[in-house]
Amino acid sequence: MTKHKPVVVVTRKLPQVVETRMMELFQTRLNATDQAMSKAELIEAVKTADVLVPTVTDRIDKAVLMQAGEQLKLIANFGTGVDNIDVETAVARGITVTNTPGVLTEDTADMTMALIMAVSRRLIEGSKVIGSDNTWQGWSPTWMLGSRLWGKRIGIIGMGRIGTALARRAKAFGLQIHYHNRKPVQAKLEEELEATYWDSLDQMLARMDIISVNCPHTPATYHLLSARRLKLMKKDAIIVNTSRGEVIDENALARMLEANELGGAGLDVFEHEPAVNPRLLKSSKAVLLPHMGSATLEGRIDMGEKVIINIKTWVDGHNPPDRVLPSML
Ligand code: 8YV
Repeated sequence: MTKHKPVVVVTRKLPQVVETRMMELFQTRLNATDQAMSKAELIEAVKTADVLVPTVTDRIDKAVLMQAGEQLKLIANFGTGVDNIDVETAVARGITVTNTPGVLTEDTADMTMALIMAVSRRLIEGSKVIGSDNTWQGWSPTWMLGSRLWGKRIGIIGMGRIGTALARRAKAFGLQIHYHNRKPVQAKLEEELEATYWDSLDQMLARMDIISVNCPHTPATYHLLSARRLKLMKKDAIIVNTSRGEVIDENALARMLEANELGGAGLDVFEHEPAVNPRLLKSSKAVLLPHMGSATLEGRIDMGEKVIINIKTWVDGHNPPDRVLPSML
């Protein structure tokens, strides 16, 4: 452990209060330009930092980790998902990895609900009609019809913190809660949500009006929603994703939207961010957001606070509270 203040390299610009506190506590190197770091810059960082604070835009893969100096002992990810980090290699090299769970749950669940509303009730199409060139011709009984949420079935894939927070919101909107998870949630929670557990994802997909992806991206969930599985969905069903693009076969989804084989999609995340499939860009059935699920000022400050607590606990010689182990993935 380091006796003097550890060198902490932060790869992106963080909220001011977080950066100020980090500067007080550690020998912190900030990124004032907020430009995502290149591979060469990341390698340079891991050669000199005691602690690296990356985000989803930094790929800390084997090639980067193999170049890390002996001094790198902690990767305190600013984010909950750690699919940007090769955790197994990091841990094998004696590097502790932490993340920021819990503090972005409500914001991400809000954004998921917002996407469900936006797709079902055609919010973006409607708001474009009254844009700067206002083309609205007046009200009509059969124009801009969306579909009702109340009474429909939502199937949540991944009933962790965010999935559960979404289920609570969805229930308040009159949706019937269904979910697929590695195992059923506790009976008390299932009862509160009046939720139905589906062991078979295939069977759940075929019966839902709305599908929401809320599981992490791991090797086991890559393209979980494959072309075959997407085809099981009802033709008028919608799908929303605020987790990771890689969980859905984006090409297959885009093709299905184009062919009118799905009701719509609300996507906050993409397989090859920041690139977005051109077919999705053209689809009037897709509502697309640039990875904004946790983008509230409060959320980002709370995430920073978690990062600081993880680093500080490690500096003080304890196990950081949000350690990520390969067995958890
Ligand atoms: C963050 C997220 O914005 O925490 C996560 O896993 O997906 C986002 O909400 C981003 O990952 C920060 O690195």
